[in-house]
Amino acid sequence: MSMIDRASGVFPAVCPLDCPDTCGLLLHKENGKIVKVTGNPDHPETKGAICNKVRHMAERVHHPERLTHPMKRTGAKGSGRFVRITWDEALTEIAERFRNLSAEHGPDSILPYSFYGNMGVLNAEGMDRRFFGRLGASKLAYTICNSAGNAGWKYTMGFGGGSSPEDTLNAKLFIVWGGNIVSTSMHQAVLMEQARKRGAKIVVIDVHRNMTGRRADWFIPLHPGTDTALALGLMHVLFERGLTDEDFLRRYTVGSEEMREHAKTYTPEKVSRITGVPAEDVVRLAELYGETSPSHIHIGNGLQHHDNGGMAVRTIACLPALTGQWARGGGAMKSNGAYASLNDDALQRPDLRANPGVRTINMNALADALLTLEKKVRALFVFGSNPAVVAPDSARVREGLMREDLFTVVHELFLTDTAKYADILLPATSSFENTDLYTSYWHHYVHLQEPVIAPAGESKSNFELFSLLARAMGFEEEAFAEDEKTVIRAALDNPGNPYLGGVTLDRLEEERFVGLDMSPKNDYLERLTTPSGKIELYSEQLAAIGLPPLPTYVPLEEGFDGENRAERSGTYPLMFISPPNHNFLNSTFANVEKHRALEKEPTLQIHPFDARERGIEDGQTVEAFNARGVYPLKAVVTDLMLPGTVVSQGLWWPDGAGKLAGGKARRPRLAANALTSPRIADMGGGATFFSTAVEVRRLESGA
Ligand SMILES: Nc1nc2c(c(=O)[nH]1)N[C@H]1C(S)=C(S)[C@@H](COP(=O)(O)OP(=O)(O)OC[C@H]3O[C@@H](n4cnc5c(=O)[nH]c(N)nc54)[C@H](O)[C@@H]3O)O[C@H]1N2
Ligand SMILES: Nc1nc2c(c(=O)[nH]1)N[C@H]1C(S)=C(S)[C@@H](COP(=O)(O)OP(=O)(O)OC[C@H]3O[C@@H](n4cnc5c(=O)[nH]c(N)nc54)[C@H](O)[C@@H]3O)O[C@H]1N2
Ligand code: SF4
Ligand SMILES: [Mo]
Repeated sequence: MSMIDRASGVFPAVCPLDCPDTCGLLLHKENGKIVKVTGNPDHPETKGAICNKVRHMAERVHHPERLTHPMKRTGAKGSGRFVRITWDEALTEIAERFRNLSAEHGPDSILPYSFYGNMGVLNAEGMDRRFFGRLGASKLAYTICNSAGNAGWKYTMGFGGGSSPEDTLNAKLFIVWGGNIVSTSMHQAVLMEQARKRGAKIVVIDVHRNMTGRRADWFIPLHPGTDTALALGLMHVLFERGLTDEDFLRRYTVGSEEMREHAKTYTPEKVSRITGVPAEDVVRLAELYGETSPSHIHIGNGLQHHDNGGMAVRTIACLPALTGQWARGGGAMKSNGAYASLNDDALQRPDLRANPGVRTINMNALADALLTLEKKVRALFVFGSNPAVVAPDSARVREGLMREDLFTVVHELFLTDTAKYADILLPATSSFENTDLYTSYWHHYVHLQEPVIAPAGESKSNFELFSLLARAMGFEEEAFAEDEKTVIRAALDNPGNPYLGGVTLDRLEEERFVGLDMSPKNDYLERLTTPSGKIELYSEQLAAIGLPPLPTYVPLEEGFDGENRAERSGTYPLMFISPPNHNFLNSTFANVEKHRALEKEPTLQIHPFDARERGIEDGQTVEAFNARGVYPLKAVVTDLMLPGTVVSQGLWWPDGAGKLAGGKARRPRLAANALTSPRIADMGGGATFFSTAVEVRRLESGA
């Protein structure tokens, strides 16, 4: 009997959320419902520990506000007023609209918009890719998360993987740079604490003393977007004091002589003026880094959500090469996704697309895509993402979603702010109702999920939805008739990736999670895939796209660093940083009472110096604002940042908890992304959420 048919029991599962840890779970089921979620103690990496968010996952999965049947909009866009329709009616209408649009305006007038609300590869990047490819829709560039940093890492290292979790245990110096692992990757934080017990020193470099910074032996605050300058200051000192590994540089890198020359200009004094880090601390950190082995640098996502984010990661990625850490058991990690890379061609079937040269739309530019493109986007299909809340410049995103001539389909579990703008709203299954394959972008295990509970109401998985829609469109290729297991088998068959060697569907069915074959990692330095096959301190590839070939500090476009503050601080003198909070996962959970109660309300952390200048006291209602929008918040006066930086954690749902409204459209209240920059980062088409300048004022009514 399959798990789904057994009314009660404890069943293996995997966490579907966009979190590096990809925990093994146990679902405790009674009378057909999940009553409890715990960690699977047999999982070699996550060992039975899970975060508070997912411990309460049952409440989300069985939430009374889950969408359970297809609906069609009856009220104004954004009003949340819908009437029930059947799946047949929904699929027929979507297919008809898509056919008409394709005939009249070309299929590239249709844009899929999705991200990793569910990390399962079949549902996040499988059948949807096949469907929209075959349709000929515009392509989406999936750039909202880590693409600037990943691109920066690859310019330096080639291969998109770094130190393994186990390696970090041995570090004697553990640097968390622009990440908040206590909240965002708890098992890496556990390994960091174990390393500390074995004698490691913990250094956190961040614009905000976040939960991880509060645990550091040494917390180093700096101005936003200045990490490249700090890393160059470290290089300056490492070269000057002979703390580099010359043999390693000769054997495994290109450009070390150019780099040595170039670093001379980044004196500790200059770097100090830019970053706000005292010059003596720049020297002290460089000495600590140059003299401690092994060392590990955990490169977070936060520091790359900037205009210069790709360069920041590229520059930091050069540090372990300067000190030869890769040959001494140390190193760095931005993402480990590449170790588990699947056969994407078999999974996504790009061969089904007749128009491979079709335009690509950067998901960070959604507002412009909806509002200003000459060749209009006329249909938007959203799934696995909540762009009205998570995309930058959200007031304009909503303006786009309001367009009467835009046909919007949203496939969701809940009535998110985005879902309220749908013309057709479709109910999605939760991951525990599906079959899917999960890899991790941190550890080295691959997981199989099979359905543990029945679909809520009439909900369908993304995988099923897009195969049904293909049929409704009359697409007859076999690719749309394949079942989940067939696709998983094809995706796992990737001869190009030696790490995936022993991972098969049969083993996954038997064992639920299977480790990658990590033996090829012994030749890590021989397997780098830069053009030179070496670590590229100097990058011809960057020169070719008009970027500095050597790591170079480029100030943010909006805002200021310490050096340029006076001339650039103008109307919006504060840098607004809006990173994840502890109890939500991006905007997921922000509608679940328990999670919301733990976070209480949106706050703005502001330095006493900046608060005093504005007559703001702790606990008052304030608003952060700039030319793009406003965000009302409660002020928390604290010195967790340097003056000039304000912090608001969490992607709250501005429209509230997402109940079916039945009301009339009202002006949407806005959240963090009402303020954020929609500019595109220097590399990888990345997002620049944190390169956002604002002013803050007290709200009289809230005083
Ligand atoms: N609890 C929880 N866990 C999550 C998520 C969540 O929403 N909640 N989201 C998941 C996702 S999708 C991701 S991508 C990861 C992200 O997790 P992390 O890699 O930890 O990255 P962030 O939390 O985005 O940002 C981390 C830090 O970057 C800092 N920062 C901002 N600008 C700068 C800068 O210029 N320099 C430096 N040095 N620091 C800066 C912020 O202050 C913040 O403390 O977490 C995943 N895990
Ligand atoms: N200001 C600011 N903005 C940010 C960030 C930040 O730090 N600051 N972080 C950015 C980052 S790193 C990321 S990754 C993005 C994340 O942005 P999103 O990927 O949009 O993440 P979520 O907000 O979690 O929304 C995911 C949605 O997918 C839905 N979902 C879950 N499973 C399924 C499924 O199987 N099928 C379908 N159809 N839907 C499903 C969930 O219900 C949820 O509403 O946000 C970015 N936005
Ligand atoms: S959100 Fe992250 S830490 Fe929490 S259970 Fe999922 S994978 Fe584990
Ligand atoms: Mo992300």
